[in-house]
Amino acid sequence: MDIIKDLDEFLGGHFIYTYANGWNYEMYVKNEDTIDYRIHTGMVGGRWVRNQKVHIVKLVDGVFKIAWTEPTGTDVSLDFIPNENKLHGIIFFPKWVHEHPEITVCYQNDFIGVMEESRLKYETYPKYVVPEFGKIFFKKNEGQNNEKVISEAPYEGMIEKIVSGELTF
Ligand code: FER
Repeated sequence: MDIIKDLDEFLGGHFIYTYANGWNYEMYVKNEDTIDYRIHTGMVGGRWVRNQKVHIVKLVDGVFKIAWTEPTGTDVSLDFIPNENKLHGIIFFPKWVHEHPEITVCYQNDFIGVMEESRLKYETYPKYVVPEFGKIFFKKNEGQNNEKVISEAPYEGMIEKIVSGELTF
């Protein structure tokens, strides 16, 4: 991936990164208002989601914000600085996701009803806030609206296959 300045160069971006707390996340910026992602390790490792609607803006040259609210009630705000292989994320988890993370560990698209029932049934407050810097260790532009990038559940060894080029999209 070359140096990125504008939003059109950021869209289609595929990033894998490690937060300072050790959690591994994978983000595909599908188009100007949509992401697909996989969570490989951490509190909700194994969770994956396609076609999440988000807000994406360029803040200044080479710096981009992606923010959204999940069907679980979890809110996320990420600032990507891809040219420096860096991001900062804040995740605002409802109390229930922190207490029952396993409910959200699934291919969420098939369980939207379960997420909506759970967010009503369990407690929201106080929220569990996770603010972390992350290091991007894989980045590639896969083109926009590429349905192959995030098309299967995360598994042990998948990141290594993507990084080595054994798994391409
Ligand atoms: C990220 C941080 C949080 C991310 C996704 C989430 C793909 C989603 C969290 C959740 O819904 O549990 O960097 O990128």
